[in-house]
Amino acid sequence: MARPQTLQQSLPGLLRVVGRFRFYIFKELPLIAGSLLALFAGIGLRLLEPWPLQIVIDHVIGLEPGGWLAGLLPLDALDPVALLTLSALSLVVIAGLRALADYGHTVGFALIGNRVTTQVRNKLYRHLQLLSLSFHTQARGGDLVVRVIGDVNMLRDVAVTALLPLIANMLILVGMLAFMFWLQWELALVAMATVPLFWLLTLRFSRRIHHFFRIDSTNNVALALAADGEPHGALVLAEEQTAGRGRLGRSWYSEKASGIYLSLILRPQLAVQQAPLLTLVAGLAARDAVVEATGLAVDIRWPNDLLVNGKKFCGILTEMQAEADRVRHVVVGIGVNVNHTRIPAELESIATSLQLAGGRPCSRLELVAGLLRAFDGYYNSLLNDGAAPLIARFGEVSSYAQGKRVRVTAPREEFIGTTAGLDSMGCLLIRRDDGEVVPVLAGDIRET
Ligand code: BT5
Repeated sequence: MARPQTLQQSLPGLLRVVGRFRFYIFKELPLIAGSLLALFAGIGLRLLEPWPLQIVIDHVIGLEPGGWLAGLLPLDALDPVALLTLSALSLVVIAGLRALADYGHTVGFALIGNRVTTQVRNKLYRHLQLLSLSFHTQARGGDLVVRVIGDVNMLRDVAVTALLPLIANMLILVGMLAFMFWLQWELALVAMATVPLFWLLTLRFSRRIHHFFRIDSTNNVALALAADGEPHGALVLAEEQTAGRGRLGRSWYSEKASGIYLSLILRPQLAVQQAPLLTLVAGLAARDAVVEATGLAVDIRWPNDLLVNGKKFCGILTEMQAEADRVRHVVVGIGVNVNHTRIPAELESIATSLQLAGGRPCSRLELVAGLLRAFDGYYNSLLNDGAAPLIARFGEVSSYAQGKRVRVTAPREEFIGTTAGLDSMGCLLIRRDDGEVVPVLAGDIRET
């Protein structure tokens, strides 16, 4: 045989080695397939690890109506603690499955290795036994020792290749559990501190919260939910609206994670003509909550604008479904610019945010809780004591209630006059320049 000229020639090719062992390797095919499956499952699960949270965030917290998960998991109304627990549980499950898969392929490959090498070695021994007696006599003593050492080494290999990774995986699992508990502890503390408080303080409201990260309009969702029988007091919240609505088909700029975009579903025992009073309830509630949280001087411009330094930071859109003379359900949508650090150029001259006006960011959670608490108070006062206390309160806190020169843009006409209080349905009274006092049912008021 010619001497090998290169290193490549002197080494047996991988295929040749595998070819030599192929008989023994093929005997282990089911185990090889199982171990490979476990290996790929382990890799897949490692890649999947962040997904439970992603799914919970996108599809449960930010459940989109009509989405496939909406039908499968009616979890959108779960409270935050339950959502956190679900996320943590899914992570534990996935980590557990991954540890199992890792264990499976490690043990599988170790077994294959041991079985194949044992069989090859046995064959080698049988071959040695057939060798000449003189060789046998010389090698026997060492043969036994080599066997024992070989078996001990094999046991050590099993321990190193299978047992140690198992222990390592268990340690990782315990560490992850501890880490999650640490995370959960902090988050749970926040949730535990705020959620019951939130519920206690807001009583009837916010028992059912539908939270979305991104939605067209919370009013759209609330109207659809209300039509499907969602109970009184349900709340729809969004981090961002892609088609936030104002009145008369106008749009509401809803920057992501900076503002409050919420809609309340109400089923009040009110006559249809009294429904606009709910806009007043929302305006007063939002005003009180903002004043309490920021100390800013907030004005209310009838019917639905909250202003600071003459610029609007909050708008209210009340929409109603009524039958004959009775209100079936009302959706009160409230949008508040809270932590916007800039306002789009087209709105800059008329709009602001609480951060821009007050110079510091505000907690939106605190504001929402305060707003719902105040809403509950005014709403109960409306149902129990009628509109008078609300109208009196509006007179106290709005510079637009009395004696302000305004331009009125009503659906059918535009005129200038002086405000003269609210009537019992919450309509703004305007004294025209000819002395006649007329109620404005709907429209825009601007200071002249
Ligand atoms: C409103 O209408 O002020 C009612 C706004 C209600 C928004 C809430 S957010 C949650 C819920 N879901 C919804 O889809 N809507 C409600 P209106 O009085 O028509 O005022 C609209 C006008 O305000 C626009 O034409 C702009 O000039 C201006 N505007 C738009 N976005 C604004 C913003 N973010 N801040 C201040 N002014 C804004």
